[in-house]
Amino acid sequence: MNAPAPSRTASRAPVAGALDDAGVFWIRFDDPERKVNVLSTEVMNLLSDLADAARQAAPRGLVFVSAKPGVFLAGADITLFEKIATPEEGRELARRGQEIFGRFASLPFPTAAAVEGVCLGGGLELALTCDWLIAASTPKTRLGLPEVQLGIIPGLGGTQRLVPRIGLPAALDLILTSRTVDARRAEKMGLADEACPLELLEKRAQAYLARGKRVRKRKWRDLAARPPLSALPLSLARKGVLAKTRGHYPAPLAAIDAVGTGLARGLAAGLAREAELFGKLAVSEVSRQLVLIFFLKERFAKPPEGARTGQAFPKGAVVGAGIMGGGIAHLLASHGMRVRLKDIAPESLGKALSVVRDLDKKLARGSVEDRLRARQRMERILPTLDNTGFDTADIVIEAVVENLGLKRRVFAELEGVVRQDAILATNTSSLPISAIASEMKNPERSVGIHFFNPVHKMPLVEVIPGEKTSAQTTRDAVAFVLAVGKVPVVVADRPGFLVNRILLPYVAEAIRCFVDGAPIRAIDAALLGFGMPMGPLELADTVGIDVGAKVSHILEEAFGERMRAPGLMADMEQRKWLGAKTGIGFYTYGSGKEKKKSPNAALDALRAAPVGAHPSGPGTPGTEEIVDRCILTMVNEAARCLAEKVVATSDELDLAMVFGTGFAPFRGGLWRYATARGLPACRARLAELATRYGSRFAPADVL
Ligand code: 3H9
Repeated sequence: MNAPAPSRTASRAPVAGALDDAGVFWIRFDDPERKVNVLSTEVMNLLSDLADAARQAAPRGLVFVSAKPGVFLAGADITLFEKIATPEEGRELARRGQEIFGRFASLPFPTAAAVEGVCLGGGLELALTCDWLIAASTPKTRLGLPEVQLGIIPGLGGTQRLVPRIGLPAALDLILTSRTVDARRAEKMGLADEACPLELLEKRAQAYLARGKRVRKRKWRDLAARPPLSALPLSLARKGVLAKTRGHYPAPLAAIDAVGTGLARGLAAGLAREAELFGKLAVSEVSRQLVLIFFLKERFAKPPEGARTGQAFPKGAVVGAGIMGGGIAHLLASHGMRVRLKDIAPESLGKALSVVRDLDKKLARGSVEDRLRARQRMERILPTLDNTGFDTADIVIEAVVENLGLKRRVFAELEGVVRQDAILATNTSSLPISAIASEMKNPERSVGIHFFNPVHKMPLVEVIPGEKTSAQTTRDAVAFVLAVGKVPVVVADRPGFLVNRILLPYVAEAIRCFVDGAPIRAIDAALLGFGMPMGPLELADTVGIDVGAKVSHILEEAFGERMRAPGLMADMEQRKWLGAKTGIGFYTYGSGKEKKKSPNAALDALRAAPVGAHPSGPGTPGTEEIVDRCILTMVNEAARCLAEKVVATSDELDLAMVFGTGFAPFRGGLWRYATARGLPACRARLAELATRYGSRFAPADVL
C-alpha cells in the first residue's frame, strides 16, 4: 500500500488514498466527524496531496469512492461561505479548488468516480473531472448541481465540464433548476456511463478503467453548444430565468454567463469567469440569506429527542377522501406507508383514487421505474367504507369537512377502534384542536397536523398541540411529518394557527387595494416584484373566494375588525365568482390546457358601484403603496404571533413563511425582512398607513 500520509491519523482522515495490488489507486472519502462527506479546507488540502501522490504512483487507473453509505460527496463545505469576506477571497477559493481538480483531470491514466449516495455540487464537479462515472442505483443516489439554490454557481468547473458530458440544453436545465437525478436517469442522459447495483459498483468502475482514457465521440448535439449556434439556447435560458426570477436571483444568470464564456473562449477562460462570478455571488446578500434558509431548514429537520423514529409509522389511515385526504394518502404511500383511506361515500373514494392516479401521471417522468413506483404506491392505498384495518394503524389523520360537530364525532369514534398508542391527528385548517378532542377519553394522543394544499407541492406542515396533547404526541407528530418528507413547525392552537392568520389579512389587503382603484394586474405584479411566488389576487382565486371569506370570518370573530373580509368578497360569492374552481374570480380562466387567464373586467363595475358599498381609500395606490400595505400587514400580524407565542421563535416563523407561502426566500423570511428594514421603520410606516386607511394598520404593541 502506497497510501500517502494524511494530516490526521490514517484511520481518521476524511479522505485517504492507497494503491492496491492490482495497480489501482483508490481515493476513499469517509469523514468520521461528519454525517456527510464535504469538501472542507482539510479535504481540499488532502486532495491536493493525493493528486500528486497518485501521479507519482503511476497506477493503471484511479477510482474515487466513498465508504459512507448514502453519501458520496455533498459538495463544498457550505459553512465556509460565511467566512468569505470579499469577492476576491471567493474567487481565490474557487481558483485553488479548480487548480486541484484540474490536476486530477489531467492525470495521464484513466480515472473513474464510483458514486453511491448524494453527489452534489463540488462532489459532482469532482466526478466530472474523471474519465468515467459509474453510479449505484440505490435510493439515496442523487446527482446534481444545486448551487444556484444557495445563491452561488458551481465554482469548481461544473459550468464548464457538464456541457461536453450531457449537451448544452440538459446542462443548463440541471444547473438552472438545481434538479437532482437518480442513477438511471443519470445514465440515460449521459451523465453516468453506467447505473449498476451497489454490489457491482467498485468492480464496474475498475472495468471502465480498462477502457483507458475517455475518447469523446462527436455527437449532433455538440453543434448546439458551438458558437454562434449556442447563442440561441443561452439567450432563451436567460429570458426564461428573467421571467421566472424577475431579476431577484443573480446566480442563474451568472451561471449562463460562465457556461457561455467557456463555450466561446475555451476551458481556461470559462474557469476564470466561473471563479470570478462565484466570488461575487458568495458575498452577495441574496446568497447569505439563501444559505441561512438552508441551515434553518437543516436545523429543524431533526426529530426531537425522545420521539419515535421515522420507521415507527409503517401504517396509516386517512378519514375523508376529499382533495386533502386523497393528497395525504398519496404522500404517505409515496413514503412507503400502507394507508387505509376511508370515506362514507363510495363515489368520493373512487374520485380520490383517480386524483391519486392523476397525480402519479403528473409527477412521473414516464420511465419504467416511475411507473413501477406509481403502481406500488397505488397498491399501498386501500380504500374502505368502514374502519377495517384501523386497528393496526400507527397514525390516523382526519380530513373530513370543516365541521366541528362532525370532527368531534369522528375523533370519539376512532378512539374506540385504533390501537392504544396510535396518534389521532386532525388536518383542520380553522378549528381548535382542543375543541375537536374535547369528547375523547384520551385527548393526550390528539394533535393537529395541518397540511397545505396541494399536499404534494407544499413543503410546510403545521403541528398543533391542543390543550391536552402530551409532549410525547407532539414530538412523535413532528417525527412523522419529517418521515413523510415535509418541514414541520410547531404552532399554538390559536385561530388560523400561524400561516393562515398572517396570510389572510395580506390577501384581504390586496383586495382592498383593488377596491381603492388599483388594477388587478398591477397588484399582482407589485407583489411578484417584491418576490412572492404568486400574486395575492391570483392566490385568492386559487384558494377560493368562499374559502377565504369563511376563514376571514373565523379570524374576525377571534381577533376583531382588522381581520374583516372586504365587502367585495361577499359580492363575488353571491355571483359565484369563486376563483379558479368556477372559472371566474379576480381573473377569468380559459378552459383549454393552458388555462390562460385574464383580469375579470366585470369586477371594475362592482368596485365603482353601488356608491358607498365599498369604502374607497384616498386615491389609487401605486406599487410601493401596494407592497407596503400588503407586506406590512403581514409583518404586523407576525409581530403579534411572536408576542403571543403562536410560534416559539422568529426563525421558525421565517421557516413557516418561506415553506408555507413561498415568501421571498432571498429576503430570508418575513421577520428577517422586517428586521432588515428596521422594526422602528416598519412601525412608523404602519402608523402612517393607519392614519390614511384606518386602525387595521395600528402597529402591534411589540413593534
Ligand atoms: C458547492 O459545492 C459549491 C462549489 O461548487 C464551489 C465551491 C468553491 N456543507 O440533514 P442530514 C450538513 S455548494 C456543510 O441528516 P440528509 C447538514 O447541515 C454545496 N454541511 O442529511 C447537517 O448538519 P447538522 C452544494 C453540510 O440525509 C448534516 O450535514 N451542495 C453540507 O437529510 C446532514 O445531515 C449542497 O447544496 C455541506 N455541503 O441530507 C448539498 N451538506 O447535522 C447540501 C450537508 O449539523 N446538503 N451538511 O445539522 C444537502 O442537501 C443535504 O444535507 C444532503 C443530506 C442531501 C446532502
